[in-house]
Amino acid sequence: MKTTTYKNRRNKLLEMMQEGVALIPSALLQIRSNDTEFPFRQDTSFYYLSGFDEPECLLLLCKNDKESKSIIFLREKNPEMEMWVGKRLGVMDAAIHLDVNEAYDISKLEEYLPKLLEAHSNLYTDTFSDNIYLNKAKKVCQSLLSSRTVHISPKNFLHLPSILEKQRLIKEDYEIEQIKKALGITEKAHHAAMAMAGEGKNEFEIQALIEYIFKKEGSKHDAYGSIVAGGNNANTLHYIENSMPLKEGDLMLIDAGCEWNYYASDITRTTPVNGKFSPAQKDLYEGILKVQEKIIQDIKPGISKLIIQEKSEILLVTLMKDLGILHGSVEEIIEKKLFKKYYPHGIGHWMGLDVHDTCPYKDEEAKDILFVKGMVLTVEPGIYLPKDDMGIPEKYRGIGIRIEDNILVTSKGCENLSIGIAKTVKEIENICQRDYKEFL
Ligand SMILES: [Mn+2]
Repeated sequence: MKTTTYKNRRNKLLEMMQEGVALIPSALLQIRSNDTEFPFRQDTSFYYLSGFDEPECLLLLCKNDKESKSIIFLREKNPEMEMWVGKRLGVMDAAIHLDVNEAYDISKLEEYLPKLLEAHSNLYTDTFSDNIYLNKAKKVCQSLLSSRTVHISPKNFLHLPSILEKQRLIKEDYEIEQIKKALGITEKAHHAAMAMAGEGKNEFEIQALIEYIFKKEGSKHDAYGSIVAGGNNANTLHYIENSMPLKEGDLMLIDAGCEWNYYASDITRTTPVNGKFSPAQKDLYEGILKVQEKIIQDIKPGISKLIIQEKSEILLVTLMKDLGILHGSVEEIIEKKLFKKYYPHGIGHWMGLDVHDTCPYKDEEAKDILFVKGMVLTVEPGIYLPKDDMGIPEKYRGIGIRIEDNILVTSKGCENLSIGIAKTVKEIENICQRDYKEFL
C-alpha cells in the first residue's frame, strides 16, 4: 500500500477544513487483566489517514493561510519493550515511512502541543470522545486561552467526524479491491461451512472452520463476531453463543465476514443442515431471495437507503401475507408496523473500514443521502419466525432466514461484490453435497 494514498486522503480532509488543527488519535491498548491486553485493532479514522497500526499515537493536520502539514506523535523505540511485545517504528524513521512532515515522541506531547496549537482558532476533534490525548489537547487550549502572551488559540471546537465520515462514504478503487479480497476469503469460509454442516455437528465447530479459513488466508481480524445459528437460534438476531448441536431438518444461519487490510466483508447465508431445503423452508427462502434481488436491482445513483427500506417492507409484508404469516392489508400492516415482529431490522448499512461504517445517512439538512458511485452497502432482508409463536403456520415456526450481500454503487447501477457466494437453492444444495476439505 503506497503512503501516497494516505497523504491524498489527508490532503482532501485538509482542503475541506477551515484554518485550524485536526486531532486524530490512534486506538489505545485495552487492559484485559493485570499485564494482559485485549487484541489490538487500530482506530478506523486514524488508520484511514495514516495506514499506521501502532497504538499510542496522535495525528495532527494543521492548516493556516500559508500552508498545510501533517504531524504524528508516536512511541519512541524501546529495545526492552520491543523484545517483549514487538517492533516499533520509532520517531526517527516515522516522517519518511509515513510520509508526514514532522514526527515526535508521544511522551513529549504536552510539551510540544502549545506551540503547535497556538495561533490557530479552530480545533477539529471527535468532540464526544474521552480519549486521553484529546483531553490533554483541550487542557492545553484552556491554558493558552488564559495566557496573556498568546493572542490567538483554539476555542472553536468542531466535530471532525462530520467531515471525515462523508469522505469515507465514497470508496476509492483501492478500497473496493480490499473489500473484494475480503469477500474472496469469506466466500471460501461460507462454502466450507455449508459443506461441513450436518446433524450432530456443533455450531462452534462450524464457527471454528470459518475462522480457521479467515486466518489461514491471512486475514488479521474478523470484521465482527461470527454468528452460527442452528434452527430457532437464528431468531436471536445477534446470537453469538454458537454452542448448540445442529439438528436434522433445521436451517443454519451464518453471518460472518473477515477483514482484509482493515476492510470488512459482511455476509449472511441460510442453508439446510442436512443439505436439502424442506418445501416450507424453500418457499420462505426463495421468497426472501426474490425480495433481495429486487432490492439490489433498484440500487443506483439517486436512490436512497430510505427508498429501499420502504420497498423491502412492502415486499416482505406481501410475501408474509402470501405465506399466511401476516393477515390484513399491506397498508395497515405497514402503517401499524405489524411486520416488525418478524422483520425488525433495517435493509442494510454502509460498509467499509468498519462493518457498520460510521458514515452519515442524512446530510446537514436532514435529507436522505442519495447513492452515488463508490458507496458500498449491505442488502440483507430477513424474516424471523420464533418456534413458540402460535400465530403463524406451524410449518414455519422456528425458522429464521437472512440473505446478505455487499453492494457497490456504480455510475449507472450497482455491482454485487459477493455474487460468487452460493445463494440459490440449487447452488446451496450443490455445495452442501461437497466435502468441506475441498474449500480449505
Ligand atoms: Mn450486515
